[in-house]
Amino acid sequence: MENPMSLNSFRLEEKLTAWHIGIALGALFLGTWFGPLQVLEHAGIDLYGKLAPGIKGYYQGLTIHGVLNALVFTTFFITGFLTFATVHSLKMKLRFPWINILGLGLMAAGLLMTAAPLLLNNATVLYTFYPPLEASSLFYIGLTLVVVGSWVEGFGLYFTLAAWRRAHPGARTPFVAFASVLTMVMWQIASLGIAAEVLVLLIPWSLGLVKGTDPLLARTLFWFTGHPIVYFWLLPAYVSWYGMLPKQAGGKLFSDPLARLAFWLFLVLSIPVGLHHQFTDPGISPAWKAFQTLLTYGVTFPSLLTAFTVVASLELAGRARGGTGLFRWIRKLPWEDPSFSAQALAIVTFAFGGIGGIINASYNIDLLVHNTLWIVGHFHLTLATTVVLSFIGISYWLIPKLSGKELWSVRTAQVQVWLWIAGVLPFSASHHLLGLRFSVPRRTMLGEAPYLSPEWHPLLLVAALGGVLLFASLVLYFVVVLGTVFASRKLAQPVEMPVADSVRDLQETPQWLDTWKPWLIGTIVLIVISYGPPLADLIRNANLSSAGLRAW
Ligand code: HEM
Ligand SMILES: [Cu+2]
Repeated sequence: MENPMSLNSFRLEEKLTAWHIGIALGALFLGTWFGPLQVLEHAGIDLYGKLAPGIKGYYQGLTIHGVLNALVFTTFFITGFLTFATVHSLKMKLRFPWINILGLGLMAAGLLMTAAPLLLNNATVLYTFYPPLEASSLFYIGLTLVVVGSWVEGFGLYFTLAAWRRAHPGARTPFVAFASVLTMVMWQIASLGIAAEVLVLLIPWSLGLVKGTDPLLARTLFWFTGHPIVYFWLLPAYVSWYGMLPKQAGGKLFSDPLARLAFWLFLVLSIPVGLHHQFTDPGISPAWKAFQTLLTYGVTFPSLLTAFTVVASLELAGRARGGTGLFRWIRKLPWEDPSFSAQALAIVTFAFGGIGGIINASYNIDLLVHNTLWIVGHFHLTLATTVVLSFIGISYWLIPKLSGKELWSVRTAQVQVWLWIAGVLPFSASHHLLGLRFSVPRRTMLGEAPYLSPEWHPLLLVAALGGVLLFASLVLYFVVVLGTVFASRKLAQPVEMPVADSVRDLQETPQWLDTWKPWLIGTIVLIVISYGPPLADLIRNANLSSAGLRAW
């Protein structure tokens, strides 16, 4: 049996979480600098000359932007947050803390190995590192260590959950711990693709052990992970929206069974859909692309479940606070709390991001927007706003909790949240339009492009304005974070992780929604069906003949 322990006995776990969050925010800060440089370059103001010789150009900057923001910030923040959430939800310390310390060590070592070639312009291959673009082998080895470290941390959480289940036979796992561990399981299965790509193809190739590589096979393995990685980013935000935000708003989780069902469906459906990123790749049968497109539409079902359940939970909160009417309860929600408003606005933003996602996933319509600035508009709504703003909202209670300090300025934090929205709206709308109406390509130093058209200019200016506002919001965020950690009063009242009760008793949640085996089997079976034949075909016809290329 575990001891009923006081909540402040999670010293070690909190220290571990603080290290994760610290590294994550450092990466976000360094990576985001390039955002405004990119939009300004597109609008005709090229500041890259000022960065030389440190940063050699646009594509090195864009690689750093993608790697630090999309890979490093996310992975470190998520592993730290899920560790914190799991132990606090179970009210149980890590079963084997050394496993999680080892995992963090591996991730940090990997980050350093990745950073060196990135900064030396020896890994300017963008964050998708598609061959035949070739980076220094250190880059691939470092990224592998980051992924392996996150797996190791996942195992630390499984041992902890298993110990809890042994000590509580027949009891339902608390939702936050359940959903956190499920996110890790999904990630471990999903990242097998990138692991295979890097270990079997890219590392031997970049070390010179094999002469060439097979770009199509590599891309397919990459996207095996590349689609579900977006769910690795999103699900931790969902953990908070379902399991914490209703409490912050003064309400309850509308339905624990629906929330769990949504998470199980995300586990089953996130992975066997990656071919929807390869509609234009030759050499893969259109039948498999179409099949995975159908499964992609399947993911809209748990997404709509989420929209319904989360909004219903918030409505319960609004009404509990005296709100009435069809929509007037919305005004009663605690908008003055920046942790709430950041996440609530992230949810609203996701409605637009989700609609765009369905468009991107549609086999024929995607051809119109593929590789254009539309896509950039899309993922700054989804990743850079829904996910990042949710994590910012979480950090507005988590950083006070970890540092023992009051949030430095609630007012500044409020302004920060709304400024982010004020920036992302023009940024994203203009990028969507530039892609849709003019097919302006992404991943392009547009200021230098001979085909740059004067027609694009007004929208590029709007994009630049939005980008600068976004960056100003991020600077305010760091002012609040640093102010909280270094210049704020000690907390007058302790902060606890918000945990929403569910409307009904937890034990009423059916057992099948807290049972792993059938869902894991379903996940594997669907992956084998949807990826087995096309991958087998690519492997049978593998052609390791592409030599490495260094473009920049
Ligand atoms: C100040 C805020 C930001 C601005 C102005 C900005 C701007 C941009 C622009 C213009 C591009 C497209 C460049 C091109 O295709 O040539 C881009 C790419 C990208 N951004 Fe941002 N960004 C910002 C923040 C973020 C954040 C917070 C994240 C994620 C956490 C993010 C993730 C990405 C990713 C993954 C790419 C794709 C890189 C690639 O194509 O290789 N950005 N960003
Ligand atoms: Cu996808």
